[in-house]
Amino acid sequence: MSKLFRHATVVTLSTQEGWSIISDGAIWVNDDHIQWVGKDSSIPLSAAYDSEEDLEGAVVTPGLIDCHTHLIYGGDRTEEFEERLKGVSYAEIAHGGGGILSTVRATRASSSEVLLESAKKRLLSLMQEGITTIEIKSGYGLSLDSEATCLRVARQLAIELPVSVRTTCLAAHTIAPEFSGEGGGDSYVEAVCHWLPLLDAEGLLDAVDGFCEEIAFNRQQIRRIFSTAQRLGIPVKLHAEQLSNQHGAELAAEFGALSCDHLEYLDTAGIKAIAKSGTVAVLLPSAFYAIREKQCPPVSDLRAAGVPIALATDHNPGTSPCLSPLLIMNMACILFRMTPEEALRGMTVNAARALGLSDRGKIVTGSRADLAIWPLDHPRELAYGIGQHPQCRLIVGGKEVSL
Ligand code: DI6
Ligand code: FE
Repeated sequence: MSKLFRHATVVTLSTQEGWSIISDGAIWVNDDHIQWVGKDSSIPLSAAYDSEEDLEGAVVTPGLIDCHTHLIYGGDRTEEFEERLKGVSYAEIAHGGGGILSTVRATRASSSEVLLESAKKRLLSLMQEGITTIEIKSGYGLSLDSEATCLRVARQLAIELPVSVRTTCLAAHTIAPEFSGEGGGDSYVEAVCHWLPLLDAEGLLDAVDGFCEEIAFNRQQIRRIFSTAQRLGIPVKLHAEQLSNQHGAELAAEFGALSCDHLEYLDTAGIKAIAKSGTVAVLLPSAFYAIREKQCPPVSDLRAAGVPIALATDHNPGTSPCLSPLLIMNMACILFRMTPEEALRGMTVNAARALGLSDRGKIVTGSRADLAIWPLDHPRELAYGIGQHPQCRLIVGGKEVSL
């Protein structure tokens, strides 16, 4: 397709700060990329396109990017939801064999067809709110076979739906049931280190992640996983300082991690470390909300240190059954005191960086033509509304998709 979109409010995010809006702007999409963007009054005379459309002032943003999800799983956790409302804590449920492990049981009992269909429905909901690129983690299989199944389902989603998928192995999510008992954590980590080259050989890994927490894995264990990933040339990310400060961020920085995620308990040393390594801070406001966390991530210190901040749904059945990127942007503003502009950057350009992608997240010449067209007057409305579901149109890789 070669098409010219005219008379749009183009939110380019092309500069370090500010919305960088081109009012009465035009975008020339050629095949899968943006050939030219600028004022409607200065469309190049040489521009050659098959069709044009007047957007009548509609807001055009880069397609949204959800850079942290656990989209593939079996079952649900509604019983646990009720337990937690009665006052049982997330950690207590985990210690009692529930939580992540209950989803592992349900995932292992599901066929890949069932996993695919349920994940597809969730992904469609996300796309209806502007998502054009998504990261999907494994981590509810916890055996070589079951982790591979989940990652293959993630790859299949990109074949069946017009969306880009990046896959992350989170086998180090919790200790697999087969390894429970004394020393089981170390033996499980050793097993995961054997699985990674096999998963990689099948082309299933864009990144490797781990959960560094008292109820999950310690720093030495994460170090072993990261060293294996590093030998394979796979970038790493980390669930760090979500429930307590384990100084996972410093470890992740040492490995040049793409991102550290959650970060409620991140301290000054951690901020300094990730600022130096260029690691993105991925904040997950709906997990914060759903577990009624009281401690906010250190947003103003991250900002002052120049750490890029991304946002994501963290969609998972336990702590974040959220399928609304726009609600995430609103929560980031209300709960974390981010600005609407920071919220949009968090789900576009900074989210791209958290995935190691430099070809998207902004509307500039040469970037991938992933665009969301919104029936709004100003992009700040994206973070303002609560459950308003503006009907967006999506252009993915230069093609309009119907949802
Ligand atoms: N942190 C989270 O919030 C999710 N995983 C993680 O490491 C929760 C996953 C779950 O409870 O199923
Ligand atoms: Fe997560």
